[in-house]
Formats: sequence, C-alpha cells, structure tokens
Amino acid sequence: MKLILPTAEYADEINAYRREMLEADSHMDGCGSLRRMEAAEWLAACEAGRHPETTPKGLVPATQFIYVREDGRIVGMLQVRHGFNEYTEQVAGHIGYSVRPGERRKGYAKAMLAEALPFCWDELRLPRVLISCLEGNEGSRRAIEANGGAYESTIYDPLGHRLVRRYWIEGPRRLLVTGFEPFGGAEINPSWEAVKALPDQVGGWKLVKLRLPVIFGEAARQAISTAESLRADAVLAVGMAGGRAAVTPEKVAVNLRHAAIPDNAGNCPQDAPIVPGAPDAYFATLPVREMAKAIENAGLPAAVSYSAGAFVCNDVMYSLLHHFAGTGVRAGFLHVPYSTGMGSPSLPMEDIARALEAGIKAMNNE
Ligand code: PCA
Repeated sequence: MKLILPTAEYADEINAYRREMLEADSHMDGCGSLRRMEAAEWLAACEAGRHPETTPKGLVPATQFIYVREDGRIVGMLQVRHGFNEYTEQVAGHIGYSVRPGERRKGYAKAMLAEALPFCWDELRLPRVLISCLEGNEGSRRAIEANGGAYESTIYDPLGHRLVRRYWIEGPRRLLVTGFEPFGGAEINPSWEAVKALPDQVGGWKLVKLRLPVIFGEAARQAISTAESLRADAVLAVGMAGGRAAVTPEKVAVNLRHAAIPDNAGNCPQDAPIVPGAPDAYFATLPVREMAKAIENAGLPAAVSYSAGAFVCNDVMYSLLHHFAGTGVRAGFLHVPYSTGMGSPSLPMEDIARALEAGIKAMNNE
C-alpha cells in the first residue's frame, strides 16, 4: 500500500474511483473537487490547491493523496488541509478521506490515516490534528480512534445538515537534544557521543539531535534556529564538565562570558555579557529536580548543579532561556562527566547515555 500524490499515470483509476463513488451516491470526503470534474482537470486542481498562491479563494491549501494497492488500484483518497478556515475549523477538520465502496470494511481507512499522520507532524509541523466523522459512521469512528483520536464534541454541520463528531489526534512532542563537538584538545566529547546513542523516541518525546560547535554565540544561534524551524516543544542541551563525578542537570544560567581557555574559534571573552542589558540569570524551565532524581533511580550518580560555568555551555543555556522566555518552549542544560579513558572521575559512555534517557523520561512527569 502506498499513500502518494496523484499523478496522470493514475488518470483511469481516478476516473473509475469517481464513477464508483458517484454511482453509490457516496460522500466524496477527502477527494477535493473530484465530484465536479474528471481526472485531468482534478489533477491540475489538486496541484494548484497545494500552494497558498494558487489556492482558490475561500479554500485552505491542502495536499491530496491517493491510497494505492500493490495491484495499482486506488482504494482510498485522503486530503490534508494545511490550516483552518471557518468551515474546516468547525466541521471538516484537517483530514478528510474516503474508501471506495467495493473496498470498505478492510481496514484501509485506518491504515491510510496512520500513513497520513507523519506528513502532518513532519512536513506540516502541526502540533495536533482535528478529524471529524459523521455521527453513525462506525467505520470512520473506529479508524480515528485506532489512530489515537480523542473525542471532543458533536456539532451540527449547517452545510451538510448532519451531525459531525469531532476528534483530536495529538502529534508527538518534539525535543531538540544537542551535544558538543570536542574541545580543549580532547579527541571526543561524550556529550555528543551519548546524545547520538539515544533512541529516536524517549518517553513521549520525539528526539531530534544536533551537534554544536564549541564557539561562543555560534552554538547558541544554531540551537535556537534549529529549535525554531522544528517547532520544538523543548530543548535539552548537553555538554561535558570534566572533573565532575555526577550527571548534573543545571538549574541556573548567567548572563556572562568568561573563558579560561579559547573556544574552538579562538575567542576568549573576559567578563563580557552574553546579551547586554538582559537579565543577569535565568532558571532552567525543565524539571531539573525530577530529572536528577530519575537519573539516580536508574542507578547512576546525579545532582542538581547551580552553576553551568561561564564558557560555551552556559552561553547556550542562557541564550536558549532568554530566547524562549515566555513562549512555552522549555529549555535546560545537563552536564556529563568525562567518559571512560578521558580522565577522572569518569563514567562509561553507555551509562552517560542511560542517564540522558532517564532524565528525558522524567521530563514527561511534570
Ligand atoms: N563543555 C563546555 C563547552 C562544551 C562542552 O562540552 C562547557 O562546559 O562550557
């Protein structure tokens, strides 16, 4: 099965789908304007309707998909609206779909919807989607519920003169996790090695990993712009603090740059502010206490730290907290010890990764 954009190659199949739907007097949900036109014209309308510049007035841009079986038959159609207008916000929701009459009761709606959701999260970056189904349409209700839909309310559709049940499906929460490149003459930086080793999904979080340069200003800029373009819900930056014996979630970041050694670009600021005129300090907006506890409960040494230093790690933490202050995007920093072989005290790399995982899981429990 594949959920793909319709192309001219499928013109005959599209027309067959249309005829079958019309003959059965079926609601043509998720088919765009197929009721009113044949394949060639419809394909052009679908393409135009994907882009804001060419979307007809009164409609929201939408992506039309066809659901194609291995034998080439189109068994379903599905449309994802990229945003809301009054009608889609009230009645139609983000996603509409249909299964052709001869292919119903085979689980296609559920499977097709499951394939469309990653497009909503990863391409459109929607935090959640609204999907509605007609009161009494049990197949559609089951497909939505099987995909995690939570019932909200039933409303009257004034255009279709029918009752519609509204459901929401929550997207995964996105967490940007950063680690650093090596610095100060070391060959590796366990912060990045441990971040790299994390699974892509931890607790309720979908992770995106980023390796940062150890450069004042530049590291923070990369972390912020990646978090913005991802629409991350939270950012956890990780760095190494050689000499520490425990994994340490940081409570405070200060508005200060003071380097004991040059960063990887040769900068060595002395007693300079990160953001002139900005607050002296910020507290982490991640639950540092719970994170330290969770790491300890995983059998690893942990402690809340009250200073992230005044080098690049503090720079990143402060800049994130300053940038995202008041936005609801939470941010924090975690320092890890040397990994085995780098110096003393140290932890095995696997333990460092395990500590990160335990800390991230605790971020769900606030
Ligand atoms: N530790 C440094 C910067 C990069 C890193 O891993 C710090 O603690 O500032």
